[in-house]
Amino acid sequence: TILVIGAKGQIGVELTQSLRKLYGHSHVVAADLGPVSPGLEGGPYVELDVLEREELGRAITRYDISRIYLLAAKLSAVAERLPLEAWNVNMLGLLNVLEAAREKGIGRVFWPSSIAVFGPDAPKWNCPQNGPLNPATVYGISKVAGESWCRYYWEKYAVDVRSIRYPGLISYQSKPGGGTTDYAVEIFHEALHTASYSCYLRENTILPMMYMPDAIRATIELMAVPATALTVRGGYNINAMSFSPRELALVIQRYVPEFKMSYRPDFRQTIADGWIQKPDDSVAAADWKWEYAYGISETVRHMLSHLSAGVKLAPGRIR
Ligand code: VAH
Repeated sequence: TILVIGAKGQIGVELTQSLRKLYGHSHVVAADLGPVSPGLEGGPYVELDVLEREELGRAITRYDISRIYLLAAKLSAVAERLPLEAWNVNMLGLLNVLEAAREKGIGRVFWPSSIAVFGPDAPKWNCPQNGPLNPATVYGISKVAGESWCRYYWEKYAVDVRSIRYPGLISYQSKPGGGTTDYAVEIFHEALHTASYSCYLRENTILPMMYMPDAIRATIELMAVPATALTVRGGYNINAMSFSPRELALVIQRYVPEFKMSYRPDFRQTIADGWIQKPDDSVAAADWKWEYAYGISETVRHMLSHLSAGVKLAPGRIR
């Protein structure tokens, strides 16, 4: 049975649903703090605080868990506001899962890293898999440390833990969790409901982005290949698209001509300025045949068509 910890989050909801379609609803246990949420009612749910080691051990035994996806974390913007809490959740959560995997012989573990592992000294465009890891954010520091822990548990205890450096993720089925790229989700809701959006990043801030279906497929594909295929035990760079708020607004205006964008940069601009603009994912392509499917036009069309039930759009341009 599979355990998805942090199943209520932006990735967790869609990952849980995809895993349930693939392996059967009763074989995927969703876990998070508090009661189950609407998107997760299709299968078993358990309240779980990943910081409580005994609780985690009991859930693994009770459900006979053989694979764990750990998605619980504090994202970049929240982490800058609450550094010690973010470090605690992001690191002790991971260590509890790695220790449980070692003690109980869990078959495979997935843990999300981020392009946030790269800092201001990394090459902005086509940043290599082995680019310099000098993060300038609490979140990035926790992701670099997490990648090192994953490598350590693989080399020392043969815990088969695998990781992906996700770009900013765009999705419509769940709310983003306090990241710096959340504008790329909020903008769609605002475009459809108020036809205007005040963006907290400057118009020319280019960041790496990915549509959630691509991110979910990457996760499932990475977890499916034999361990011998993998040459990376930190996080794999994966790439899909890179764009600025201005470029995204222009594509949205093809469907919502009256959409107006304004800009009021806040503390998240500093976070974004320290990140790369495009990762090079040739190692993921070589090791497990990664390639993206959704570019910016397809992503915008898909997002607006799913979110626009009952809302007027430019005629004939979307359905
Ligand atoms: C964040 N959405 O902004 C996450 C992600 C690359 C961005 O790590 O923190």
